[in-house]
Amino acid sequence: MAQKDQKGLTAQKENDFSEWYTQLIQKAELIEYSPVSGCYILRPNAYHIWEKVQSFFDALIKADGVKNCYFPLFIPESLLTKEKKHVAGFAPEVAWVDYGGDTKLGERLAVRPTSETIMYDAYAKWIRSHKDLPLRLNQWNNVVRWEFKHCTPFLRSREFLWQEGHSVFSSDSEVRDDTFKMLNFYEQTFREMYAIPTLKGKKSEGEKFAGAVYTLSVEAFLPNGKAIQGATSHHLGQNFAKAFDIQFSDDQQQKQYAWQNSWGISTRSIGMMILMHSDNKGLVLPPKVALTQVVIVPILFDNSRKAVLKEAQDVVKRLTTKNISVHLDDRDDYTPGWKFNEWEMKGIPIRVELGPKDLEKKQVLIVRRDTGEKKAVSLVKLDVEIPALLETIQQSLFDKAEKYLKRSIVTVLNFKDAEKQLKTEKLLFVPWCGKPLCEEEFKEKTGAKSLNSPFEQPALKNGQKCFACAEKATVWFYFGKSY
Ligand code: 87F
Repeated sequence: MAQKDQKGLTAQKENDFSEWYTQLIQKAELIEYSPVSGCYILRPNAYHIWEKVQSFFDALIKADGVKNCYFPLFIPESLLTKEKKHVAGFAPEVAWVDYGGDTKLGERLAVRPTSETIMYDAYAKWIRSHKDLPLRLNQWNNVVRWEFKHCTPFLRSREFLWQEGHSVFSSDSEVRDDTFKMLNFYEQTFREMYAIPTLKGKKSEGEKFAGAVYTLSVEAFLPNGKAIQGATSHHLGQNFAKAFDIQFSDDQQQKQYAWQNSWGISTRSIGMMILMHSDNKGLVLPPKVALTQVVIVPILFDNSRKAVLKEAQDVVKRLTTKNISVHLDDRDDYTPGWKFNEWEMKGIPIRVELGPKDLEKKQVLIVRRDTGEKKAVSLVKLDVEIPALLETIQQSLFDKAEKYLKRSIVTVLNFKDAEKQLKTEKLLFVPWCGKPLCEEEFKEKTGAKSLNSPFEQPALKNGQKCFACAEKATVWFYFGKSY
C-alpha cells in the first residue's frame, strides 16, 4: 500500500507535557511553524475552531446590542503613549514601523497591541450627549505583542487573533453590570464550546490591567497542574475618559466624564482546549468546535465494495440533513487501521465503521474518540443516536474537566502547606492579605501567583492570617502555578 508512514505521538501527556503538545499540534495539522519566531500558521483544522467560537460569541454580544467595527492596525506613537500609566509596563512589547519603503516616517507607528488609544481618540469625537450612550463596539482583529519570553503556539505568540470589546456608558453602575455580563459570556463560551469549566473572579491589584479600576477573569486549570487565564473583562472607570477627554452632557446639561469597560478573548483559548481534553492518541475535539464531527470508515473488500459504499453514502446524506458534519473516508490506498489512527490524531468525535458483516446485520459500529467506547447501532437508529452521542461527548468532556478542577482545589492556611500542595499540582484556595508585595514574594519563592477571587466569598474567621505573610487576611483567593 502507498500509505504514508504512521505518525503517532512519541511523547506522553503524563511524562512530557510540553513535547506531547508540540508533537500533537503539528501531527493533528493545527499548526505549522513560520519563518518568524513566535508567529505561527493556523491551519484549517485550527482556524475552524476559532471560526466556531467566533460565531458563538459574536451572536451572544450582537443579541445584546454590541456592534462590530474595525480600527486601523497602525497607531501613532503620540496616541499610544497618551495614557502613560497603561502603556508603561507594556512598552517593551510594542512592535514599530519606522519606514514606508525607504522613506523614514515623520512619526513612527505602533503595530496595534490593543486598541484602547486609537478607539478612545475617536470616541471623544463621537460622544457629545448622554443620548450618544451607551456606545458598545467590538473588533475581531489581530494584535502584535513582541514577547521576549519563550513562545508556544496558541498560548503565547507574538501575533494572535482575538476580539476586543470597548463600551462607554453614562454611569458607573451600568459599566459594572456590563463588565460582569461580558465575563459571564466568556464563562458560557468556555463551557458550551470548549467544554472547559472556569473559575470566575476578580484579579488582584498586582495582576489587574494597569489602566483598569478592576479586572475580572475566567481561569482554567490544566491537566499539568497549571492554571491559565482564559479571558478578561476590565472596569475602566473614568481613567481613559479623563486621558482622552471623553465627556458627555447629562440630562441636566452638565458635562461628565464617561464610564468605560473593555473585554477580550483570544486564540490562546484554543490552546487551553487542546491541553485540557487531548490524550496520547492525539487531539480530542469537543463536538461543538469540530470541523468534522463524524468520520465514516468503510471496510472495503472487492466483492462487497459497491454495496458498502452505497450504504455509507446514504448514512452521509441522512446525517447531513441533521446538520451534522460528516466525512466519508473512502480512500483506497490506506488501510482501515491507518485511517482510524489518523482520525484519532485529528480528534474527530465519532468514528463510524461499516463493513460487509455490519451491512448484513443492518448496523454500524460507532466509536467515541474521547473514551474509546464501541457500540453497534442499527442503521435505522443512526440519525437519532449520533446527534445524541455528540451531545453526550460534549457534556462528558466538560464533566471530566470539572471533576478534575474540583478535586484539584485545596484550601490551605499557611505557607508550608501551600508549598507542599503546589508540588502535587494543586490549585490553592487561600485567605490572603491582597498586597502586591506579598504576592511578589510568594511568586519568587514558589513560582505561583494569584489567579482571582470568587465573587461569593466564604466568611473569614476573626483574626484569620494571610496564608503567605501572616498579616491580616482580607479576602479568599485562588493561587496557582500558571501560564
Ligand atoms: C502590550 C503592549 C501595549 C496588554 C499590551 O485585556 C499595550 C498593552 O494595553 C495592553 N498588552 N495590554 C492590556 C490589554 C487590555 C485589554 N484590551 C482590550 C484587554 C481586553 C481587550
